[in-house]
Amino acid sequence: MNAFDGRIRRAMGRALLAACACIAIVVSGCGRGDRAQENSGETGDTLRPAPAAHEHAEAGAPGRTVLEFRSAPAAIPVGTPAEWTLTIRDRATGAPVKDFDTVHGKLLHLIVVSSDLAWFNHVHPAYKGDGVFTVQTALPRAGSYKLYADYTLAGGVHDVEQYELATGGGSYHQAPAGLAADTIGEGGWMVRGVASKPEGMPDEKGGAEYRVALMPMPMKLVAGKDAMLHFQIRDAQGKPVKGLEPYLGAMGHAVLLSADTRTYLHTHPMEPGADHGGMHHEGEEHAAVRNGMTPGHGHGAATMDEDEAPKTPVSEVIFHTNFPSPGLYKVWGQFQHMGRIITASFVLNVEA
Ligand SMILES: [Cu+2]
Repeated sequence: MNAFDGRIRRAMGRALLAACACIAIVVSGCGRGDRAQENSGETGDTLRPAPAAHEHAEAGAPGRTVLEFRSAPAAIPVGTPAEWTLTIRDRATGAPVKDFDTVHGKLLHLIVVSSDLAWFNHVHPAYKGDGVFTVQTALPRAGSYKLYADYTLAGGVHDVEQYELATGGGSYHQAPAGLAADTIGEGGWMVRGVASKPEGMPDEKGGAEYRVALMPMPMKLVAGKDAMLHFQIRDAQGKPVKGLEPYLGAMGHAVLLSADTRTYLHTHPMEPGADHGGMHHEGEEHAAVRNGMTPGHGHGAATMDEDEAPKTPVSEVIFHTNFPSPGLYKVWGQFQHMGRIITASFVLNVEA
């Protein structure tokens, strides 16, 4: 355990060194299940530097904008693409918001999950001007879904709006997530087998197989305490991949949702050697990225050194986050390798 404890300590130390660049984003919505096809409209967010401790929005604090959703056809078909139109409006005036900042290569990041959190997609609607974004996308089966539209208004005000919808003729209902926390296995890792997919096509078959490992640090996650989610991307044989690629300008993206779907956290890693000193990078928490020259587990101390050259192929990504309240959370880590997206999900228990 000494080596393990040491590596946690070193990793935590590094996170603290970088904490000046750390920004907490938590969005808690109070959308109620009986308001199908209607903007849940009660979301809030924070975008504040949090040098020592993260701050979080009060649940239900309204964002500056609202999301208006429609689809063509209006009744969203199951299993075939529909055109979704998302319009961002000023909450106070109703006027379309026209100017957005590009964050991680996009003006709008749209996360779509089934309300039981079993299905996940991350797409990037195209901006048509006048606050209107469109995307052709499909939902895999009849049921309830939740959307998280993640965008930053020109000038840096970040907002995440939640929206509930249903397919198959029903109305939105919150399906019980039925989550069970993953157990931590050998070396402190949780491991999940996944196949790579084209971006935005989570149901596509036939991608390359990977083993994605996640080590939460500390192992016992506690609400309100800083935590790190250390991902390692391995090939089908369990060896760390060489040359993880940047995806949307970061070495990985992690979305976390509370089991009740109301709390949304989105974190990005911080690039090694990047000088984020004092600068706020829109809507991101930070993490570290390390090279992949480690064995599958039982890492040598050398790979933990601060001065490890970042030029070596990356296979490990660390996200820094802070869970606002106890309970089960599902995390989806997304990475790019060989031009395709690797998405791996895990369920974490956060204690009071
Ligand atoms: Cu995105």
